[in-house]
Order: sequence, then structure tokens, then C-alpha cells
Amino acid sequence: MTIYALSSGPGISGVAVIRISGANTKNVIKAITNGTYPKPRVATLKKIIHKKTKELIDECILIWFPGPNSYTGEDMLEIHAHGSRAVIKSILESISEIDNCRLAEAGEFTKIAFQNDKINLLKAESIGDLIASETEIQRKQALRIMSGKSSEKFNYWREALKKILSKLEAKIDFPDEDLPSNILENIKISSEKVKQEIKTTLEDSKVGEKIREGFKIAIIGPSNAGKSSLLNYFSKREVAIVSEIAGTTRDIIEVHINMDGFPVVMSDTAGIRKSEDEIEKKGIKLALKRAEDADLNILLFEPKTVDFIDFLKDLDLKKSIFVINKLDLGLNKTNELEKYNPILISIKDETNIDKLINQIKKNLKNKFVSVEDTIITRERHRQHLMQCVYHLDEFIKKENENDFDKAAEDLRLAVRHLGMIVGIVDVEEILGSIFNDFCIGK
Ligand SMILES: Nc1nc2c(ncn2[C@@H]2O[C@H](COP(=O)(O)OP(=O)(O)OP(=O)(O)O)[C@@H](O)[C@H]2O)c(=O)[nH]1
Ligand SMILES: [Mg+2]
Repeated sequence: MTIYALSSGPGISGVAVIRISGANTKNVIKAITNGTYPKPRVATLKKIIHKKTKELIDECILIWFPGPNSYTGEDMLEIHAHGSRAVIKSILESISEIDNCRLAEAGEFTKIAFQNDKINLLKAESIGDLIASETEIQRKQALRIMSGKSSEKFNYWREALKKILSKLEAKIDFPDEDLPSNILENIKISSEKVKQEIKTTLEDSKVGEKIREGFKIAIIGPSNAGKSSLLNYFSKREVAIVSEIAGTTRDIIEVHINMDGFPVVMSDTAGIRKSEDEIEKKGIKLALKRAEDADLNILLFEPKTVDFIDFLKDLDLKKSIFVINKLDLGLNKTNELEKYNPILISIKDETNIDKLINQIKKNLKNKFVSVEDTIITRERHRQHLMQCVYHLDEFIKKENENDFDKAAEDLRLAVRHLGMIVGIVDVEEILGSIFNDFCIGK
């Protein structure tokens, strides 16, 4: 089957790129041009004609990548057309009428590249991350993984364990053979070493995932403190309704913010107070859950907030910044909150917001210190590494020579989990979940 799709973004643009990949790509070239093939990998100006009506659609640049030297490994063509809706529609319609051609599914070009061994699974994922990146730190991380930094590490551990496995298998296959006496001792030492390295890697405070998904900040506080006003301030638009009526926000409102290059997902939540209203109660429950899941909480109060002790006991204060808003209204000198050393701000007058931003940035920088060393960027990698450690533990536990067969199986499973991260071994079942997140045309 030959697939095609608009690979540049939808809508009007100066240039739009349509990609075609598959055995029928040559027929596509024949059907929509004058029939001569452009020189491989040389941008060539050509008239594109409608397959059926033979009418001129547009003058385009064509780049022809005969397989296997293409992104997917198959024959591929790129058509750089003028980015008008009518031109794109007409070209896609023309291609759809050619035998065995169909629209590509999301991520299908990259999936084929992976299936044809052009890239490994980590590279495929990082291409998706690069396309989705919104901040510098995300772009750099995606490029680092694309360049193979983490694949090298996973493969290195995998090779080390395979070596151990081969020694163990030799011992199982030839039990009477005299292998060096210290061989079992060495096996233990080297498997322990790999296990320790993986465990250290797992203790990364999930920086890679945080960079990919965004650092989660929740604005939590009593009703009417100005939580929604703060979210609107940070997002520079009216995303949440602000009103003097207490209990305005019920649902969680989430905004993606680029804070000095750091990706942040900021949530506004329902004001926490005693309420009889069922919907508001649900909102408050969601707010507390969000506070629990967040990397950082901004606890926002106003000068007249008095009843807050109850509410603090549900929160992790170690990951919280205390803030008192509405400084313009004056601060009650005996405010109990003072002992938490709050930052005093006024969103209305924009007073001291820079102090709050600095405090948030300090927190972000602390969390992202080890950016260059992270190799885990998804929960998927983490789960396989944890499974690998589990099986290595099981392996190391087995001291008895009679357990050799079982020990070898533990080791095989540990190797298998490392392989699954990079996409060695049967990975059909995980392919879908990865490539479905891609956009069509990639
Ligand atoms: N004087 C003064 N009023 C403010 C300030 N910030 C917000 N307000 C006002 O306080 C009221 C409540 O603001 P919201 O942002 O809706 O408060 P909230 O915490 O989201 O409230 P709920 O969603 O009901 O929990 C509105 O009338 C705002 O205009 C400020 O710095 N000074
Ligand atoms: Mg609100």
C-alpha cells in the first residue's frame, strides 16, 4: 500500500508539503506529471496535473527519494506546492485516484521508518517529541534522544547482560565442562553493577518526563483569593472567569506556559471552603487531588483569609509557595499566615509578581539541574527499567546451582525489558500506543 498525506500544517501557507511513500510512488509521479522522473534527491520544478481532468493544478518542486535511501526506507516523493486549500485538495484528490494509494494514518511514515529499521523506537518517539516541543528545553531534550544518547546507554546495559547470559547458558549446556572457577562470582559482580547503574538512572526525579510533559504547578487557595486572576495574568489572556462571587471556579482550568524556556502546565482550581453545593464539593475534591499530583503548589490567600489551618493539613507544604494577594487592600498586621513567610503580591497593581516568578523559577531550576544526564523521557521507559531491575534482583537472589535454569530465565526477562525500550524484540503491541500520538503526515 502506498500512503500519502499533507505533512506541513493545515491551513493557508506559503508552501505546503505533501509526502508519498510506498511501492506505487513511481506511478504517482507518472500520473500527475508529464511522466519523467526527477533526478533523485534534487529539487525539480514540475507542472502537476489532475489525474482525471488533466488540468494544471500548480507548479511545484518535487523531490524524489528512491528507496531505500529515504525517511521510510520505501520509495518516497515530496511535493512542495503553493499552500492553498484548493491546490492541496486537488493534489490529494488526484493521488487518491491512483491504485493502492490511501491517506496515511497518524505517525505512519515514522512507523514505516521504524519497521524498515531506519530508526529505533527511541528515535521514533523523540521525533514525535521534537514536533510537539514548545520550549527550548523540550527541543534540546528531543534532539539529545534523537542523536542516540539514551539508546547507547540502554544498548550498553543490554549487551552487558547478554554477555552474562551467554556465560550462564554455557554453564547450563555443558555442566561438566570446567569453566574458570571465578565465573559465577564475576557474573554476580557484573549483574550487580548493571543493576546499580539502572537504579541510579531511575533516581532522576523524573526530570525527563517533566520536561516532556511540562512542570505541573497548581494554584490552590480559599475562594475569592484571586487564583483565576493569577492564572489569567500568567497566560496573558482571559482563560478563567474572574468574579467577586466566591466559588466561581469549579472545574480545573489548565494552561501551557513557557516560563523562561521551562515548560509549565499551570492549573487554576476551585476555591477551598466549606460548601454544601454538590458541584462545588466535587470541584474542591479535584483541587486537592491536583495539589497532590502537582510538582509545585502556589498557595494563594488574601489578607482577610483567617480559616486556613484545616486546609493546610491536606497539603504537602514542602512543595508549596505561600502567597498573599490583594496587598493593595492593606495587610492585617497580626495575620497568622506571616509565619509561613509568604510573598505579598497584588495582581491588581502588579506588585511583587516578579518576586513570585523568581521563586517559581528557582524551584524549576532546582528540579532541572540534571537535564543533560537524563535518559528517561517517558513512563514507558521507566516501567521497563523497573521491570529490568526487578528481574535482576530475582536473578541475583538465586545462589543455588540447581536454580541455573530459572536464573537464566530471570536474566532473559531483564534483557527483554531493555530491548523493549529501544524496540528490539516483538513490539507490535506497543507500536500503536506510540505512533497514535503523532500527527498525520509524520
Ligand atoms: N483588590 C484586589 N482585588 C483582586 C486582586 N486580585 C483579584 N482580585 C479580585 O478578587 C475577586 C476574586 O478573584 P478571582 O480571581 O475570581 O478569585 P478566585 O480565587 O479564582 O475565586 P474562586 O474561583 O471563587 O475560588 C475578583 O473580584 C478579582 O477582581 C488584587 O490584587 N487586588
Ligand atoms: Mg476562580
